[in-house]
Amino acid sequence: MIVLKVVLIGDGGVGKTAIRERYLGKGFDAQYVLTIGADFATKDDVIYGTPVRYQIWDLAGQERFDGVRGVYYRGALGALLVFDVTRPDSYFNVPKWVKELWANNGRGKLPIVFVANKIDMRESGEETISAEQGRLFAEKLTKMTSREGFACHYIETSAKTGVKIKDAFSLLGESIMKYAEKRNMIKQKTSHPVQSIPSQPIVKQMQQK
Ligand SMILES: Nc1nc2c(ncn2[C@@H]2O[C@H](COP(=O)(O)OP(=O)(O)OP(=O)(O)O)[C@@H](O)[C@H]2O)c(=O)[nH]1
Ligand SMILES: [Mg+2]
Repeated sequence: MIVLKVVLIGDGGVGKTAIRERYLGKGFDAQYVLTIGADFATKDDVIYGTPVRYQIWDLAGQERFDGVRGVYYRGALGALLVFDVTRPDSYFNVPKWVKELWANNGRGKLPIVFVANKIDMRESGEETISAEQGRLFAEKLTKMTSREGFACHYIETSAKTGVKIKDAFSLLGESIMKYAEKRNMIKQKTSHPVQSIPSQPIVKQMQQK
């Protein structure tokens, strides 16, 4: 089993906790209970034929937690960077989150999946950040990481309806496996499903260094 530490980041109230709970099969709660510091959960999945365990750190997005958030990034291998399509400020703030992630995890540039959440709200006719704007930023991120061997994908989700929540984690897992392969952190090829499973959690060992 390979352990992948991932962080959920983005402004307060964009839906990070709702995405995590939906991914864990806990349904959707319409009430906003802000995260204090960080919440933690694990979930197992299979990426490129390899069993992985996501260690999910769901970080508090409110500015009042800016001072404590840094410690949670250490050892992370990737992030879901979430914004709320109904709140332009949460979209324009994303560079702050990229900077914070890359500055604090201990390895520099990491895979990111850029997540446009609350797309169910588009149906209400409310003005929202467009898919084109979302893709534009993901392309910028991909250019910034072109030497690292992974792309930064863009995906549109709704924690309310559940649409594309699992896909967001799968995309991140795939990018992380490519990243880890390029850095020789894992032995298997990501281009083919692999049969053999490493006996030790190699990525976890790397994390603990
Ligand atoms: N309509 C709709 N509401 C959502 C969606 N995702 C989250 N919400 C609501 O948005 C509010 C904030 O969601 P949270 O998941 O708590 O936000 P957060 O990003 O974890 O916020 P912090 O913990 O403060 O950083 C809650 O009232 C959720 O029910 C969604 O996809 N659609
Ligand atoms: Mg939260």
